[in-house]
Amino acid sequence: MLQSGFIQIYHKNTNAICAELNAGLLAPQACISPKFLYDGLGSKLFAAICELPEYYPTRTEALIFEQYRAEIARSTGRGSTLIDLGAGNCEKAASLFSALQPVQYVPVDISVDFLREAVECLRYRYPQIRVTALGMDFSSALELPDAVRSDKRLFFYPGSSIGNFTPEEAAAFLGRVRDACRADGGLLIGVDLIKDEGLLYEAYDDAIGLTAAFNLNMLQHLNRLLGTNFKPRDWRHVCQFNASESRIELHLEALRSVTVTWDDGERRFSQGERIHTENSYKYTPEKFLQLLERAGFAHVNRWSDPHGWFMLCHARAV
Ligand code: AVJ
Repeated sequence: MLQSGFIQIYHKNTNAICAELNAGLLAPQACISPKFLYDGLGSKLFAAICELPEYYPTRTEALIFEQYRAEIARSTGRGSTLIDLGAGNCEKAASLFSALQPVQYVPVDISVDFLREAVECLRYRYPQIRVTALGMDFSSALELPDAVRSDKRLFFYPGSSIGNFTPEEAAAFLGRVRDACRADGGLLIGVDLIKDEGLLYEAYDDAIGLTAAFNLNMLQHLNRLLGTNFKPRDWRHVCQFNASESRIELHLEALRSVTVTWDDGERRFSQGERIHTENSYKYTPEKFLQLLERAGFAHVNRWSDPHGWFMLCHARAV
C-alpha cells in the first residue's frame, strides 16, 4: 500500500527558469508565462477571484457539477486515480470526492507552498483518501512518479485552465495527458465558451481590483525569481478581448518610462509599453471537441449551463 506523501519535482532548475524569464523580458513584445502568476500570494488572489460575482467560470462550473453530479460520476466511474492538474486549494476536487470516490488523489501544482498547506487541510478532512501531492510544473512535460497508480487514471483539469494555452499548444498538451492516461484512463475538463464581450471584461477587470492585483503581483514574484527591481506602482493592469484569436489577454502596461534591471539584464520600457502576461482562450463546443479528438480522446460526454457559458467534458483515452 502506498503511503500519502508530498513529492516536489523540479522539471526546470533555477537556471532554466531564469533563462525563460530573461528571454521573455528581452523579447521585442515582452511576454511572461501565466504560470508565474502563481506564487503564494498569487494563488490566494486567484482563489479570491473565484469568489467574485463577476467571475462566472467558477460558479458556472460548480453549478454544472451540482446539477449533473450523478451523470458525471456514471461517465467517469468510481475508484479512480484522480490526478488534479493545477489543484490550487484542492476544493473543486474535494467537492467531488463523495461522488467519485477516488482510490488515490494526486493534486499537482506549481505553487508548491500553497499546495502543501491545502493538502495538510485535506488530509485532516479526508483521512480515508490516499493523497500524493506533486509540486511541479506540468505545462511542458507530464512525467508522473511511480507513486501515482497507473490504473483508472482520471485527469481533472477544471476551470478552463486549458485556455492559457494556444489551441496548438492545447492540442499537444492534451496529447500528453492522453498518453499519461494509459488504457483505461480519461479526462474531466472544464472549458470556457465564447460569450458576450461585456461579461468577459467584467470578469477579467473586476470592480474591486482583485484581477489587477493578481496580475500586478506577478512583478513581485519576478523580483524574487530573477532579482528584477519592478515597482508595481509603475504599472497598470490591462485586459483586452482579442476577437480574431478568441481570447482575453492580460497585460501589464508601464505608466511611465521605466528601466528594469536584474543580475544579467536590463530593459527600458517606454510609457504605454506592455508585458503580455496571460491568454485565456474561449472556445465553441465544436472547436473544443475537435481538439479532444485530435489529441486522441473519444467517447466524449459533455454538460453545460443554461446560458451556454461553460462546458464540462469527460473524454476517454482510446
Ligand atoms: C486559471 C486560467 C482559468 O483564465 O480565467 C482569472 C486565470 N486570470 N482571472 C482564467 C485568470 C484572470 C483563469 N484560469
